Amino acid sequence: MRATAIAQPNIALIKYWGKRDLERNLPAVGSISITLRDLFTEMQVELDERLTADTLAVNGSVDETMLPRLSACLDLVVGRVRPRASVVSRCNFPVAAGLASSASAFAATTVAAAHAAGKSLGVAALANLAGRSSGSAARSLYGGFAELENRESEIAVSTLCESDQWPLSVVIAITETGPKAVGSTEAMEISRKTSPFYANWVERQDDDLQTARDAIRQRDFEQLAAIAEHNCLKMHSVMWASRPPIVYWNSVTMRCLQTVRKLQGGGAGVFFTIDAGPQVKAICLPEHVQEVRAALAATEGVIDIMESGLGDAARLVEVS
Ligand code: 2P0
Repeated sequence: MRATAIAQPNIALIKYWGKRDLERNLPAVGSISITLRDLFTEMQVELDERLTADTLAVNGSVDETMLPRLSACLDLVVGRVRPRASVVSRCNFPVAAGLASSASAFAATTVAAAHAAGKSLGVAALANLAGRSSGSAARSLYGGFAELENRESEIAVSTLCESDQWPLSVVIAITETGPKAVGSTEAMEISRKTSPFYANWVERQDDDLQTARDAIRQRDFEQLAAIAEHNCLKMHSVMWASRPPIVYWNSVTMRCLQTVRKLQGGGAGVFFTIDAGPQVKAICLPEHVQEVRAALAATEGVIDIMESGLGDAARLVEVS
C-alpha cells in the first residue's frame, strides 16, 4: 500500500523547549505556533513485504541520517511488526537548519504511513503519534495558530485561530545553510540538566501562553509581538546559560534583529522569532511584508529570503 501526504512546517511563537518525559516525548511546557503555507514537505510511504530494510530518499538523494528516526516513526504508526517501507520525501526549503523540517517531515510521514497501513485515525490520534516522533510535529497536524497543550500524560493540540481568520505573513532570513551543530532533542536535555534558568523558564511558561492566547483572540499584534519576542529571547537565554552553552545564533542573526528593531522604530508591524538554528523569522502584518522583506534582504550577510503566509493542516494527497 502506498500513500502520500503533505505537511507545512510551523513556527513557534511561544516555544517548546524541554521534555517532561523523554520516553514518551512529552513536552515540559505548552507552546503556540503558526503553520506556514508556502513551505512544504511531501512524504510518500510505500509499505512493501518484499523489502528487507526501510529506505529514505530526500529530494532525490539517499538519506541515512534521518532513517533511524523515520523507522521509529513508522513503528509507532504502523506497528513494530510491519513490512519495510520505501519513503520518498520532497521538501522546498533547507532541512535541519532551524526551519522546522522535522515538524513537517514527521507530520506528513505520520499521515501517509497511517493511510498506507489502512488505518483510519482522527487528527488527535495522528497528532499524538507525530508528537512522539518530534514534539513540534504534533502542531503541523493543525493549521493556523495551534497550541500544543501543557498536559502531564498525553500530547494534545488545539486550534486557536484558523489561518484565514488572522492572515499574518512570515519573512524568513536565511543566515547560514547546512545542518545545525546540536540537534534540538539533545540540546533540550542539556538545558534541562544544566541551565540555571531552566526551572524559571518552565514555571513562567503558562503566563506567556495565556498572554499569547489573549493576544490572538483579540488580534492584538503588538501584544503578540511583545510576548513572542520575550519568550524567544528567554528560551535562548536558557540555552546560552547551559553547560556546554548552546548558541544557535551567528553575527548575521544579530544583525537581522537590529533590522527588525529599525523597522519597528519606523512603525512597521513586525516582530522576530528564532528557533534551534540561526535563521530569523519576521512575522508581520501583510501590508508591511514588502518593506520587511526588502530590509532583511539588504541586511549584510543574509544569504536568502523566504516568504510565506499562514497555512492549513497536514493532509493526504494520494493513496493507492
Ligand atoms: C519549537 N523547537 O517550539 C521549539 C523552539 C526548536 C526551538 O520544537 O526532540 O524537533 O523532536 O521533540 O520538535 C524543535 O524541537 O524536538 C522545537 P523533538 P523538535 O518549535
